[in-house]
Amino acid sequence: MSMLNEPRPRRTRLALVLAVVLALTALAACSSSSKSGSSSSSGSPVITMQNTAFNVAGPVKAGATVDIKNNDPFTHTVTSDDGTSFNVSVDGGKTATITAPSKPGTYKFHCNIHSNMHATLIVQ
Ligand SMILES: [Cu+2]
Repeated sequence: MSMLNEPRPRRTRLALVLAVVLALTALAACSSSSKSGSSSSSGSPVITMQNTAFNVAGPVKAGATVDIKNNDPFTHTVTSDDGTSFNVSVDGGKTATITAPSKPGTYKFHCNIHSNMHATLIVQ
């Protein structure tokens, strides 16, 4: 009886080790994939929303992809004042992109949800 029971704890320990190895592998895969994901974008976002305000990092090139990051825990929009150049909704904590207008100029924009949020995107 006792000899039959002996392999059990060993198998349990092996299963535990396997589970830990699998978890570590999953973590490693996770962190490496998020690294490659961020390297595909141009780096830090051009437009950041935080504390219900916009921060615009600098001018962008005409037609460029503009990275947007919402650091607030609620949704904002990046909506051009002219109503046609760009408009995107960004959930709290999420990122999004817009395509900069193909025509250089100064583009004012706002958030549709918070009427006090205004900023300007300069397109060169
Ligand atoms: Cu907003």
